Amino acid sequence: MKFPNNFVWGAASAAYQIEGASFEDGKGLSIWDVHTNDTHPDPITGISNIKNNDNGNIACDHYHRYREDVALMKKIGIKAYRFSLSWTRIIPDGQGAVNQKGIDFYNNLIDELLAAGIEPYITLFHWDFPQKLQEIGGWSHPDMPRIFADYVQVAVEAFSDRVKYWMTLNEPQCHIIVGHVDGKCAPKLRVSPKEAFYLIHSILKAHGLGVQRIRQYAKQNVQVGIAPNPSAFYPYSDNPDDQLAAQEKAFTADSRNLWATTWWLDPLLLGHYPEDGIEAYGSDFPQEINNPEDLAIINQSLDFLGCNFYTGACVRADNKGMPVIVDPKIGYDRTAFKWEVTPRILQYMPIFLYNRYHLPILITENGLSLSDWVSLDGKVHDPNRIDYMQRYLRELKKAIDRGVPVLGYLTWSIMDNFEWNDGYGERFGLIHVDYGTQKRTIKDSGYWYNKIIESNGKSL
Ligand code: PNW
Repeated sequence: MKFPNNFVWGAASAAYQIEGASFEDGKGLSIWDVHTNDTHPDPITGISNIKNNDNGNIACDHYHRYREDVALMKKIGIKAYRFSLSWTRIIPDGQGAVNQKGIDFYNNLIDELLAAGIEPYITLFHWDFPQKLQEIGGWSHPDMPRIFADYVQVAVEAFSDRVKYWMTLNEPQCHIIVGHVDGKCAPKLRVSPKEAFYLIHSILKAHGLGVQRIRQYAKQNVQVGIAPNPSAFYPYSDNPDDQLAAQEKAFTADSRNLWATTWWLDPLLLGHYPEDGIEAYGSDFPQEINNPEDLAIINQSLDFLGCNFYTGACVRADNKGMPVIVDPKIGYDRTAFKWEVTPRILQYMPIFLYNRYHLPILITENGLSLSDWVSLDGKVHDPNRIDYMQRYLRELKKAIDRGVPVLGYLTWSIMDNFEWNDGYGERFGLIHVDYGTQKRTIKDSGYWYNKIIESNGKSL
């Protein structure tokens, strides 16, 4: 099994999950700093924000240990590293004055990566929204897309001489729906469906204006994309009826479901909101967001579509060819997080997305949490991570064989890290982190990935 010669093998992370140094060197507060450090139980659920009252204040202390971390990345042999910028490390209040120490940190990280032969891939926003901007209304503030674009410009002016690959947003779906509708993650709002549409529209506009700024201020011929998490589906069998049914399901918004991929990717890549979704929401859909001027801003041409894929639902065609979700297995294979192991999404979702949006696909996240620990022999044995990656990568190869331009695969995550509301309980890394001592140990999967990368996937 061989992958294309220029296939990008890499790994990913996000600022709040690994950096720590939350209150150092002039960094401003983000909504995640506030959310994690608020240990009062939620008045509605009675549950505290983060499992075990963990927080990201120190996390993997990557801010101070990035040199060691890049050396480990080099040892694993990754060719690309996707990380996010902390907006408030660069602009503490979210807008206005720039914090040179924040710029310095990312300059040092980028230089270290390039010296190690690792291509940096920047995500501009991975959920750690500035607290000061939240206090003036967050994404509901009419100027927020422009304020985001101003921040993007600062980052692009500082780093694009060396950084070629840029992504605007990570999983805006999770940030808006879990954070603003379900009230579970920062900023813990519970807005109405109508209000949710204004927020979606605002963050999509921020993406659009951000893309414009990247192209306008970039110092080289950059590649621009986004890293959403499309709801994933795969067909029960390879029979064409099942494949078509799964594809149809992947792009249907005919029930009141904000996770439907077309609410996000149709405006971004086709320039319109989904008709079936508008109908399903009726008067809860604010017609004024459906205007051509805004949609033209949202609908920027992109160079690639990044996608985060973990798990998906199985779809079968019923006897009329209509999609129905089925449970193909009793006692599903599950990760430590209890997410179902569904490798076929990595074959089918790239196919479905390419059929609809015609953009090259970059897998910006894929991986699993396991209950890894350092064994008595000093090693971390994680055979299930190896098996998971092998299964998913074999499926991804089938998408490539079926003609989909897949640019690369970035596994989540380079190292164990702060898993949002689940704190340090979930370990997703190729590198084990002992949070008490900050000792790093490359897991068996990291050494295995090294062999896969060296053989360009041949040993899969
Ligand atoms: C992503 N799900 O979020 C995020 O981009 C990462 O920051 C995060 O650490 C990683 O996946 C692992 O959770 C997701 O419920 C959150 O399927 C939830 C889901 C998937 C991805």
